[in-house]
Amino acid sequence: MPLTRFGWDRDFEAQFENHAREGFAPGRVLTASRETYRLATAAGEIPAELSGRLRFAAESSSDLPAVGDWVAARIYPGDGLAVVDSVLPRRSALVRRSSGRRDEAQVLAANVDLLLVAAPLGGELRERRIERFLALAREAKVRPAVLLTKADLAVDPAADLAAARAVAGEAPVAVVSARTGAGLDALEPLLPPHRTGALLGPSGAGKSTLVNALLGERRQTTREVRDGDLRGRHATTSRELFTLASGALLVDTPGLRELALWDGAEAIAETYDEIAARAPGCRFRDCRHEGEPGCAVRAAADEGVIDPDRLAAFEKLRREDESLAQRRALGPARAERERWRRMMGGSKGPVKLR
Ligand SMILES: Nc1nc2c(ncn2[C@@H]2O[C@H](COP(=O)(O)OP(=O)(O)OP(=O)(O)O)[C@@H](O)[C@H]2O)c(=O)[nH]1
Ligand SMILES: [Mg+2]
Ligand SMILES: [Zn+2]
Repeated sequence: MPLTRFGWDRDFEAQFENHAREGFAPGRVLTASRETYRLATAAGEIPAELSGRLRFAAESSSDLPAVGDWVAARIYPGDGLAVVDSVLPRRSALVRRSSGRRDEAQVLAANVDLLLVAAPLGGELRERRIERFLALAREAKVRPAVLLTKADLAVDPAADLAAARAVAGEAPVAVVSARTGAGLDALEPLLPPHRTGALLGPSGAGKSTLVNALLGERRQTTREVRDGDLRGRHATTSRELFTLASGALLVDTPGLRELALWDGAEAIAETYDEIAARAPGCRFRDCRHEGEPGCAVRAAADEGVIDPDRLAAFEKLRREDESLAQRRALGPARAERERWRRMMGGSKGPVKLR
């Protein structure tokens, strides 16, 4: 299959010249799990591992290949194996703070053109959650769209659509049902052939069912049993890039229970732009809108011009972002102290570094 089918283009090719000269072949990461990968290459799909060089050079896991990455690989056809030597610079990356205890960036998908935020109908629409995913897209400078899924279960789809539009800003909102096929044709103009989309949203939103519908075949496992039997479990367990029948590419992801931004300050302001727009009216230039006198944002919330729920969500996100930024600023200093400690033979002696 030609690589253009997977989104390869002249810019990537130009970036690849040096690698090509060294005998490497380009490949796109279809799946990535614990340092084993599956690549789409000009010679077909092939499993891949990391080279020692790349593993050694990576300073954090976000430097390692992620689904959607283009990589330079050495292909060993006899062994049916490729070895990834380097990752091409990413055009975009959807990054969140990893759900583990450590403050680490996790790349959910790379080289993505469109983030599809899946939000299921049939229950209460979770606008605050949609806002977080929109902020994630904006942080990554990826175009977002909101997909209201399971439309056949909706009680009042027009009201849901209006509520979603109210938080979506410039992002388009589509209403789809993978079960009946309704609304699926609205996706094609959003995601043209050779472009890459990523589906994100809570577990059970119907992401994989949608992927199957767009593939025209049942490739992704979906949750078949009654929801109650699988409460808290994910039907999809790893991220994967698919080539759709339309010629577009789509990354299916496991449902995200939590979504913490990695570096969200700008994206948060953009997502809650009505709040940012009022801030210049506050008496203090560094007003945090947390009860300072002369706060134009609070006044607007009191008058009902700004939705108090959105203001609360904005503040929560900002607090998370600030505390992470603070920890990140301390991180390297701490790492440096650890390095010194190791160099000093592990002694916790009198060496004190500040
Ligand atoms: N009525 C209806 N049910 C749907 C629709 N799409 C998906 N479902 C059902 O919803 C359940 C969850 O669908 P999945 O596609 O597995 O959801 P998911 O978002 O991939 O979930 P995770 O993989 O856990 O993140 C399944 O039982 C589907 O059959 C739809 O459009 N209408
Ligand atoms: Mg799934
Ligand atoms: Zn204020």
